[in-house]
Amino acid sequence: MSYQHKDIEQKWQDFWAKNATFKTGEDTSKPKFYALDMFPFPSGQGLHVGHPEGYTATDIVSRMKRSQGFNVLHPMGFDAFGLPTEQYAMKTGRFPADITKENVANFRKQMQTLGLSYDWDREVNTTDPKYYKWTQWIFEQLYKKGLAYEDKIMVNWAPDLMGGTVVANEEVIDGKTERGGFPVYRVPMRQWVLKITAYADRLIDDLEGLDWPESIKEQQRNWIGRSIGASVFFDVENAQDKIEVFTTRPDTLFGASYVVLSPEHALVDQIATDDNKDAIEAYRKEIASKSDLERTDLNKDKSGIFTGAYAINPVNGEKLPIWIADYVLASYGTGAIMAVPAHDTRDFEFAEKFDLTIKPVIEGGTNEEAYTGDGTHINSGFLDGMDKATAIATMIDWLEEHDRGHKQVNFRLRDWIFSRQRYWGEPIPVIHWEDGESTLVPEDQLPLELPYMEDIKPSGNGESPLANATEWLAVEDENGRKGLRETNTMPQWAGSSWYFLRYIDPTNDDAIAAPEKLNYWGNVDLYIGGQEHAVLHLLYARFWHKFLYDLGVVPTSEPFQKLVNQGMILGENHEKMSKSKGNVVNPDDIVNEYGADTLRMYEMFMGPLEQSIAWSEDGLSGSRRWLDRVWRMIVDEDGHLNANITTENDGTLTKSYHQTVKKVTNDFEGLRFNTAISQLMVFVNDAYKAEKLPLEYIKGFVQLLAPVAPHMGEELWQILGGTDTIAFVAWPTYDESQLVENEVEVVLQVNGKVRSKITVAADIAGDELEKLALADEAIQKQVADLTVRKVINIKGKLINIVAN
Ligand code: ANZ
Repeated sequence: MSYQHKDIEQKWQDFWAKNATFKTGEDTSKPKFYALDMFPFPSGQGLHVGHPEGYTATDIVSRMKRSQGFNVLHPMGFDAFGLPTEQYAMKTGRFPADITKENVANFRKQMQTLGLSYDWDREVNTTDPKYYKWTQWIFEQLYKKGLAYEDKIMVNWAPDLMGGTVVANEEVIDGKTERGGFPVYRVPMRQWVLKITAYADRLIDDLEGLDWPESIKEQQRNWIGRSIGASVFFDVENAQDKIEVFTTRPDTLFGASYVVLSPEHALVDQIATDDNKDAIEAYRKEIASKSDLERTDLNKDKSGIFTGAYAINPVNGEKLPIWIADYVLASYGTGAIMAVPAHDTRDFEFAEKFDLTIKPVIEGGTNEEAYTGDGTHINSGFLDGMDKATAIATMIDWLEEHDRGHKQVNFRLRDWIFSRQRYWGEPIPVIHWEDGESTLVPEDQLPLELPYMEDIKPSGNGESPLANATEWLAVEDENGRKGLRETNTMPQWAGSSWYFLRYIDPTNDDAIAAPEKLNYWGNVDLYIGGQEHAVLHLLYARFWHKFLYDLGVVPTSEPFQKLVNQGMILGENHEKMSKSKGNVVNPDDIVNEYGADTLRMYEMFMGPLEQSIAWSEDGLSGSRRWLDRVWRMIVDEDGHLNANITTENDGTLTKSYHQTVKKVTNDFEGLRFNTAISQLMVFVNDAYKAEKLPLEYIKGFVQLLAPVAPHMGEELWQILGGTDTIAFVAWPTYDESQLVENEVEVVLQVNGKVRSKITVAADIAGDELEKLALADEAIQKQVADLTVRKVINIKGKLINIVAN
């Protein structure tokens, strides 16, 4: 009987569901292992072939760990709030919750056909009020600790994105929205903001102990952008005001030749002389629409205006002209800089253009460009002769002593803009009262549910659709005080910032999860997902986790101990799969035609997990042919065990088997699935050459195969005599002594020339080997007329006979 994937896969999926095979409890007698996938957004398109890649990887590890005696938490859920569903709802006039329900059902069904060993009883859905009750609860704790606040701030307003919405800094790429590429404008708006900056230092420092790809850590460090320098205070001539600048190079203070304020700086109007005011106003208008990125672009032509006022260099009393220029951002540091054109590239270009003084204070530069390297300080009074590090420290001491400045750490990270003018998100549980007070919705009234609305279109003036939910909106307290609910909702990232905790205790109504369960499961041992989450999700989740740790809710200060990014599966033409290119492969079709086991095996075999690789139909059918070959190795025409599988063991396969167990085990552990599968192939080739197949080796082989091809694994296990699932059968072990080479080939030389080779036992004694070498026929011929002077024995490799 040939390999019938459809029957087999259906049979075992039913078995696992009926027997709740993968239901997980808190078995404290076993060590725990928490394997997590990045849960998907349930779009209308269903699963993409990229999804099963990461899911299969964690599934293989989960299955191996179960057999190794671990209690494995391997859950799945849905990150279901968000724009695409809202967009689709608006287009079709349907309700987002209904659409979500359908999409989730479809995703779940697709995942079940892939044979992923999830504990479905732990499924979470971020749009379920029982779930978002806790998202709102976390928001309330942040609010109580002063880490959630309202502010009128400059936001990224994307008017063309679905009738207008605000997006986070993290969601803006090159001045456009990450989703859809719509233009983004900076406008002031009332927003909810989370104080992620309070955690900036810890978010950088704690990366150290994590087993994450260095590139992701580096992206987070850059995003947070810690920069250590100094604040320096400049007096303004004929004025009371002081200008505070932030600089990473206080050592260059003697080389400052002008000061620049950002055009939006509060002091500009006060200090600018009357004859410059019109020009300044015009300049401000001109740059209003530019993004920060454009303004600070190194390649951009510099622009600016002189204010007419002068600052005094605190270290030498020099008079420095004060300019405004768009390359100085209002939102970074203090919005003001001291310009040192000899040692800063932007300042250099600006000084060249406006003919300002360029004064070198470090040796080593030319007149052609700014010298930004290290070197001996010159023209710098008490810093002369020092290198950069010493000069920085010395200048900071001087500034602090003379009350002219101090050491200062700055971060590029801004607080997290946390409100969206959308319907399909978690309501922010705040009430604004008529007397101006704002209060939280009391915890015992959570969840604050989204009201059902016929029409969820935004008004276009920046207000959320919830502003039209009149009945829901109006509240009155016991004293008759009237209030309105907050109408903004949370951003898509809220629900995914803590979902991994909810899997631990998904139905708990009294807490995020019971403390003893949180203690038992600890942090995630293995987290696999796409690279696109390098900063957004992974930074937000770390922030919330640290906050919950500080509250004493979770026992670990970091959520994800080990992180791996799977590569992308590209189209056959090596381009990204997309509808418009018509190169999207639907996993359902593959499962149908080839089987889930083939899909899993193919995606694991196509290359290293982290690499992006093009889809190949040939590779896919190759994987299927190999599974057919495995089947035929074990099962005969009648569906019984092949006759050459016996309880005898003649030793032929011993080495190959032990090597296979070792390599596959280590490779699964190290997530090197492609090389693990190669080794399984080597074993099958060896097995086809052997006359008899020892039952114990075939059983072990099936166990090694089962994590990759679990349906076939179960079926073969049954044919081999197993009476229950293979899922918990103890993982095969190997014997290191069976792996050593027991024979070696030794090269025989006479006077350094190779004359022969002999094969001997690896542990042969030295004098024994020399005897054999001298007895060799070819050697005998060579030394017949000579006298042997010396025998050099390089153990296990070479014998050189010196004779003359
Ligand atoms: C003087 C100086 C001399 C600087 C020199 C650099 C080199 P990071 O590392 O990014 O923190 N800067 C400060 N605030 C700014 C703002 N709001 N907009 C644009 N530029 C700003 O860079 C800090 C440096 O960027 C600061 O150090 C300042 O220029 C500039 F040889 O001060 B420096």
